[in-house]
Amino acid sequence: MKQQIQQFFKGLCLVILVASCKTDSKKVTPLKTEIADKQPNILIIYTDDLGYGDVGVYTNTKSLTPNIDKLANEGVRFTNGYASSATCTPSRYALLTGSYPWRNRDAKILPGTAPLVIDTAQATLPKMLKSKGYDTAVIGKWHLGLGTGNVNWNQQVSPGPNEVGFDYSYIMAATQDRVPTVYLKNGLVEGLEKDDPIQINYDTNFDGEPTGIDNPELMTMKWHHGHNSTIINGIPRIGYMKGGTKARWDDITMADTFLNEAKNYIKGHKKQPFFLYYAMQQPHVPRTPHPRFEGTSGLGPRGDVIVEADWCVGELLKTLKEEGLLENTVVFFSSDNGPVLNDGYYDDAVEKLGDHKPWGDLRGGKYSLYEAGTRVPFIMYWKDNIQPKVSDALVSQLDVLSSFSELVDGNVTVKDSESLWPVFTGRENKGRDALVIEATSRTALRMGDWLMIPPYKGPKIEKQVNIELGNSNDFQLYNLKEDVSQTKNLAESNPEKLNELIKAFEKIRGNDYQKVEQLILK
Ligand code: NG6
Ligand code: CA
Repeated sequence: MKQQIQQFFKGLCLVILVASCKTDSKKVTPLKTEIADKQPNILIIYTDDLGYGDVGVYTNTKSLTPNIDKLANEGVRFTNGYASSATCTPSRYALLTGSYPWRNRDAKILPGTAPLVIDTAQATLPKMLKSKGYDTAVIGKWHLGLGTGNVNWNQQVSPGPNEVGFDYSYIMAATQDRVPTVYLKNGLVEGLEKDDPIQINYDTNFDGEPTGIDNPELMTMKWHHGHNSTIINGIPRIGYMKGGTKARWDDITMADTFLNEAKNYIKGHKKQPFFLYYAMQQPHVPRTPHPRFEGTSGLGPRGDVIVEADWCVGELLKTLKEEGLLENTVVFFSSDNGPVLNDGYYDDAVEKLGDHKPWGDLRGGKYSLYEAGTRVPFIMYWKDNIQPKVSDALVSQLDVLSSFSELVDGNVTVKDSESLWPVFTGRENKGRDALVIEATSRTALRMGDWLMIPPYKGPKIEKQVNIELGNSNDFQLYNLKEDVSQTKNLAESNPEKLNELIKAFEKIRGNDYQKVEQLILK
């Protein structure tokens, strides 16, 4: 009996020793799956133009998003989580490469014909995960350029996602409002017929092809600004397109198409760990809810596609559960930039808004250096591993690469990407000290509770979209803890703090930040 008791205590000591070693090396309590040494699947759900206040748990208006709310309520919901930028391409660039987009002059809103903006030699999230044995896929919106210039859409289009680390890609090249309006599967246009080749031009139309300017009678959705080139499915787009008639996507089934692709990918990759980057098109314009969702929000098409997107999230989570993968999949949910109502089409987004506040209590919106431009819904969910929490740590999508690398021992070091896995999982509260945010090439600094916006020339409000951009002849300084809505500019009353932030900003950014070529609504 004595011997048995001794044995028991010996065993117990060993368990405690092993556990404390693991804890010591990470300085935080290990998660269940980390102890088991498994490599969890990683699912990134990335929405397009979904605002901070569009997700129920981030606002106090009626929720449109029960499924996303569930992720947030059962995971870590960040209240200070940022996209790198207030527009799409730079944010996606930062998410996948961990590098500030303002270091790359080409990482701006791209036309559908733009070359790939990620260098194929650059570190990327999918490459890092691939090196650890993951199968990797992107399904949905790409908008990071394709090819090296003068893309021939009738051949294999390369380099693209498959050359920067994705084993599988099923994408739209740019945005739903830009040509080419076709899906590309591993670099090939799906459904393309040899005798109907695709031609794309962003400057001049092809003879006799209908456009939003010349043929308003063919439009089922009207353009408000921009968006007056080739009409496809009754919707005038940005850019001209000819041919590829059978290959053109159907807008109202786009959500189902991407969702089914994502579901099938998950079902087909149960043996090897996978990384799925599911880049949804909603609620970017043109907002084309499937008829199942029409009228469901009471807010017009913008609200309806948010309900649709939320349903897709629920379906995908259901698939993980049905396939027995839910406990072994980390889910990160976010958005590429803040909200906009009228982004170029008449679709009742303004008229039917009611008391819904896409920006929550934040100032500005898409394209803006004010908070609503870059502060976005930011949720980390991992069933049975992450404990529910609301975290106010400062985190950025830039940090996703290094933090997931920390999880899988991926050995990636990218200067701008901070390794915050314990923060992402709610076990630590101390996030970044500082973060440079970007909006149409202009940059500003968040440090601690403070935000400093340098003076920028240009309009205060972009009239077409009715959003305050953050431009001013003077420095702006806000205490976001006390004044999240940025109503009091403290630059004059607190020169010490202002100087501290200017110094810190120039140290990261350099001092040529005002020589920017802005790309607002071009
Ligand atoms: C702008 C478009 C806007 C949207 C945006 C890109 C006009 C007038 N406006 O240039 O509609 O497409 O680009 O949005 O063309 S993003 O979310 O992909 O960055
Ligand atoms: Ca976007």
